[in-house]
Amino acid sequence: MLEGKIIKGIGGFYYVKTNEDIYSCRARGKFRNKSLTPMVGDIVNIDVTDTEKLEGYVTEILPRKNELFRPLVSNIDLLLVTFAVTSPEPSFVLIDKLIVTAEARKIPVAICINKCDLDEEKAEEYARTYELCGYPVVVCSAEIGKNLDSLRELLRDKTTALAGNSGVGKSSLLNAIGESFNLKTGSVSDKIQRGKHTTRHTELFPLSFGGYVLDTPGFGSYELERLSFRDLPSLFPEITRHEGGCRFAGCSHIKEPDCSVKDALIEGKISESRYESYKELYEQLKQIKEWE
Ligand SMILES: Nc1nc2c(ncn2[C@@H]2O[C@H](COP(=O)(O)OP(=O)(O)OP(=O)(O)O)[C@@H](O)[C@H]2O)c(=O)[nH]1
Ligand SMILES: [Mg+2]
Ligand SMILES: [Zn+2]
Repeated sequence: MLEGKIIKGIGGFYYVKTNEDIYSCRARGKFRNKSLTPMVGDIVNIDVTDTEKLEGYVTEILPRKNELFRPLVSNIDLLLVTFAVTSPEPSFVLIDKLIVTAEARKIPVAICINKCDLDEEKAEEYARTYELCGYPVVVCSAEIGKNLDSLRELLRDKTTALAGNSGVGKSSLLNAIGESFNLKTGSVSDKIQRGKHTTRHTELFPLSFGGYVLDTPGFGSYELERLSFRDLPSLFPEITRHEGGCRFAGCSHIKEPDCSVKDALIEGKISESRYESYKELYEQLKQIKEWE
């Protein structure tokens, strides 16, 4: 029996990386009965059936630290929320939804702002927005090779999922950090015209300096998982930090008077764009609640 990590799953085969090799494995039937299916990121035990062809069976899935559903992956140490300064234009509600999802699952978040070669000023402005939340931010460019060392530092020794819209440059960034992944990339106009992602499946790539990165197909739309609107303030770290002085317990920080979150907003300690996302997500979640 060997222990390894599932780095890819295609057509009923799981590719399990052990210390030395990568085994292609099928899952034992009992997983299906227990409605437990192996996923990328899982630490598993395997029974090797062929030591030359490197084949075997997944016999056990070790307890998962966490799970993400879009992309489908487990045991993530960092969600690197990636967007481009422009081309495509960032959608901050979408970005903040992703961050909220990670916060709800207690997955650490960092922000990667790519294509800074296209607009330095905007890149710095967006960086400040997320620095105010307390998230680590890397402003970089796959195209001109800017700040790739900071990106490498962020990824070192962790299993990191890159998440973000199609075309923001996730695959380009992974190629640019010099790991010769040779991931396919595609032009933004192609993606829009054909409505197709260049990256088609989810795969974890081992990094030479330690850790794994997950390249995933970008996603254009994203549904917020079913959270209670009451939990939303706790999923915005900068709101949590500033809500101590609100007059009302359970303040929504939207319509109530004497709200220390709104004071912080006026003082520029919370960014307008994040607050706008907060309000929009709050309304969305409140509606879901009312249907139930
Ligand atoms: N100007 C500029 N263009 C970039 C940069 N990074 C990537 N691109 C371009 O943006 C386009 C999309 O890059 P991809 O790496 O395929 O994007 P992706 O996020 O992997 O997209 P999906 O796989 O569809 O989710 C390509 O044409 C890249 O050449 C950058 O830093 N600056
Ligand atoms: Mg890609
Ligand atoms: Zn308040």
